[in-house]
Amino acid sequence: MNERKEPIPVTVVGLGAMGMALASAFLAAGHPTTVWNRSAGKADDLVAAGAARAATITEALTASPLVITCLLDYPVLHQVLDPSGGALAGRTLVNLTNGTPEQARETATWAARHDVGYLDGGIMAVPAMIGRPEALVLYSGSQAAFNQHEQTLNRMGGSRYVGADPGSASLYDLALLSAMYGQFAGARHALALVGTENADLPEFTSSLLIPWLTATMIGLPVLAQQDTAQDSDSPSGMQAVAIANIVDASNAQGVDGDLLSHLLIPMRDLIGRRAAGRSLDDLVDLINRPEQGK
Ligand code: FVH
Repeated sequence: MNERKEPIPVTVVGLGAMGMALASAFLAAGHPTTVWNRSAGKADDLVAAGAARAATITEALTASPLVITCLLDYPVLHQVLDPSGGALAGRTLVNLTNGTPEQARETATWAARHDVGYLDGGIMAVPAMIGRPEALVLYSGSQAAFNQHEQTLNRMGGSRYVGADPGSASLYDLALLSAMYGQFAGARHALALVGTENADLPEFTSSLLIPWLTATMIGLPVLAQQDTAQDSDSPSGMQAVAIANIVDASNAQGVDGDLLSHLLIPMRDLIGRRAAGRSLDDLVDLINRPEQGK
């Protein structure tokens, strides 16, 4: 017989933009939800919707078998948790605070010392996406903790376990964010360029920029192969000329080139040793006149 499980109690520590969304998703799914935040007033709306406000962090940590933390950074996380670490013994801590793999590993070691099941996570979503199918959360660390709480974690969005090393989720998170920031930097530069000619930016974005970026995704598997021989349709010499033209046109239109570093640094690698030790300005010259750098 299929037994329906009661939603388990969950505690959310940290009610910034993201923590609020996480707590709301647990509440909406019927989980008894306890919340704690340094600025206690931020919990008012959640309390009105049925959450319990913990008066102290220790009360918050002992209220539920599953504790979710979503704070500004790891120093804040430890500032908040360390004095009450013993209260977490026997529970599962899922830390969704953004940080480095090393910070995640150190926190896993801290958790093990306190007999806490630990999962580190990376949220690949903005607050408005939480609780919706398009939200994805990456987890790494204790496989047992993930298996035990996967259904509850799914209340926040899709869940992907990426390995037992507690640092893996953070590594994947930062890698994906770096791809996003590179893409956004390129898109911002594109908008600045066409903006110099008073183009209709929303129209440019919907009719050209989005379809173009979507079409370029076809090139990503080739990058993942790391096989330059497969790049013969777009050889590096041709790309160097195109990038040099972007730099020249940007200068001519009066658009700051700083956001182009995501193009120029990989190009420095493409043109290899000739560029070693050079500044980005030198590099633009080098792209324009590659023979000079030999
Ligand atoms: N918001 C987003 O789009 C991204 C999406 C991907 C994941 N990130 C990460 O989530 C963490 C929290 O982000 P957030 O958006 O909730 O951030 P804030 O709204 O700035 O809230 C910060 C919370 O941290 C608390 N806090 C800050 N300093 C202290 C401190 N010294 N002691 C105790 N708590 C502190 C703050 O409390 P308060 O200011 O309301 O009292 C908030 O609860 C983050 O790692 C993102 O990278 C979000």
